[in-house]
Amino acid sequence: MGSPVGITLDRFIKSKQDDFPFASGELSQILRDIALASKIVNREINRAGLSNISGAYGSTNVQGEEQQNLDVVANIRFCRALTKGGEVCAIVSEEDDEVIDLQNSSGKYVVAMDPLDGSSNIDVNISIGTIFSIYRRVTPLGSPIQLEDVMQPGNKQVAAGYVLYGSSTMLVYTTGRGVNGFTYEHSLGEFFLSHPKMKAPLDGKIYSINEGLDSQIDEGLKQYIADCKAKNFSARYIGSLVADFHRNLLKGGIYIYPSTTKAPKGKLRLLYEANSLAFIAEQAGASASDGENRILDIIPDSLHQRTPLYIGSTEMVKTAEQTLREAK
Ligand code: AHM
Ligand code: MG
Repeated sequence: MGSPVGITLDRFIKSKQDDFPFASGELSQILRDIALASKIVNREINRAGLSNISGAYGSTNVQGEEQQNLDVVANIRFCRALTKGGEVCAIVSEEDDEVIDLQNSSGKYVVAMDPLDGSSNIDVNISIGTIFSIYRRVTPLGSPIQLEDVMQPGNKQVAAGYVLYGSSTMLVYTTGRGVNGFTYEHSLGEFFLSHPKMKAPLDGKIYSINEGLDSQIDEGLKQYIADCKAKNFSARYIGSLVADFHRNLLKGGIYIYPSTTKAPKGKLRLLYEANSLAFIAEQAGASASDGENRILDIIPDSLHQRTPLYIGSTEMVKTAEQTLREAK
């Protein structure tokens, strides 16, 4: 069946359930739960400047109530939706040091997420995002959650997606059969299919990197950036991974968060930033690498591990890898 533009997210998810004849609908329910939480978070973000929810976590407002940062609010909203849904047994969140064990012995799925990414942009009204990955647990149902359930390589993801709270709010996801994007219609409170079967341009002319890191990056990357400049590519860097990634996915480009002298493994987290976007990238015909290896093949060794990230148009990622190799 085709995917008519304008179909609601709910209907779309339902129609796609037939792609998985033996599926029980639990994965679909998780996607719906995430969509619901994202609507609530979207509402909180839109009123952030008006209400007491921006500002430092732990401070109190004039009524003496405790204020919470939006990233904390988002974490609570997503965790609550995933807990109530009943399909998830464990959550890994950027906001929580430890695995959140939901003590749900019938939950088949694990969710890794960054509930609100782009922290430096939250309080200044610039695009931010939610990123998520969904895995099937590997230990038997009914037994306690183990680390192997939550630390699976990205190539084991069953679904991944992001929500971009930008000039419009979008939810983009994949279940391994292509990528589809939905735009939120505020007045109706629904996501509608607006970007069916998203495909990234194979090559591009945008490079996105924090050039303030220049003195800390290696020679190969300096060379690659110089090459981008020599080709008159455009530099575009919002400093909000989801927004930078989304733009480059649509227009063609590369996003880089490199290894630096201060942070040899880069800044971004493997489990709920790099893997999720890498799965989407590959499903849209783009690529994701740590500079040498495919992101999705990295075997995680810790929950919040970081990785350098080169993600975007396949030709650009290839060229970047090659330039790094040649400079070694
Ligand atoms: P966060 O998880 O603390 O929000 O950090 C991740 C963000 C990304 O969204 C963004 O691309 C990057 O950090 C920007 O980092 P920098 O300010 O070092 O360029
Ligand atoms: Mg983050």
